[in-house]
Amino acid sequence: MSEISVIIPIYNEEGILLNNVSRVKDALENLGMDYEIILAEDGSTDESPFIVKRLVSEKMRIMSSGKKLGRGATLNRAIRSAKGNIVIYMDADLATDLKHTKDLIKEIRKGADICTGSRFLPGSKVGGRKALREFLSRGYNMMLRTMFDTSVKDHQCGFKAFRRAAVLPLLEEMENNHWFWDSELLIRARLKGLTITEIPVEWKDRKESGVRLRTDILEMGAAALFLRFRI
Ligand SMILES: Nc1nc2c(ncn2[C@@H]2O[C@H](COP(=O)(O)OP(=O)(O)OP(=O)(O)O)[C@@H](O)[C@H]2O)c(=O)[nH]1
Ligand SMILES: [Mg+2]
Repeated sequence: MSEISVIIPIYNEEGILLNNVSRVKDALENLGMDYEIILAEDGSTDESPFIVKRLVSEKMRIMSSGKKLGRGATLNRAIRSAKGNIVIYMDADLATDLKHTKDLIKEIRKGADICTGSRFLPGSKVGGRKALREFLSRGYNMMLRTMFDTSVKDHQCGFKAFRRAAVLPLLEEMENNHWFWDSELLIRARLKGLTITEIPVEWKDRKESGVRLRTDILEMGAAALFLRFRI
């Protein structure tokens, strides 16, 4: 039984995979804990599926599917199959500085059920983010706090830790398979009275951001409204 499972969701990341996965491995080795890494790749149309196959090792395994599942659905699946009591997920672009991995673990050990990296706390450092995206993201988070009383500053940071036993029951209820999954999980966790904490992080966006701002924000706004009337 590993202590920690680290999930990296992967879709068309051939350019950064080898380098970033080995950085994650080194960071976990330095933590000196018993860990496993789960490379959750699905639907990629580039070399990613072949690269992850080459990365399999004693502490690294893959969960892949030829069909694109969406980040949310792939995290649902990977958390269920994780061996660690503490499960961490981090985006493959390592936008959040890896040095915060130990802070996430500390929060769960201190009693949190979910701890998320946050770009909107005093002490957070954000680089390379376009002003419009920053503005829309702040607005989106304020909207969720108002609609669902989550008091979470940053719902969507791709750097989170979970007490696996605490979030497993929530996974049964989850409806969104893609970007909104993070917000939905925090909203449902709040409703169930789980303990959610946030840590300020250093976050740097990748140069060629693939975010389709308008569609993604509209999609997530609609998902929030839809959820509001369902729970
Ligand atoms: N398995 C899987 N991973 C996905 C899917 N879509 C995105 N991802 C991964 O989810 C993570 C976040 O995606 P990003 O493209 O970084 O999204 P973002 O941070 O909002 O946008 P960027 O500004 O482009 O970084 C990355 O590790 C992607 O490879 C998917 O359908 N399946
Ligand atoms: Mg990213």
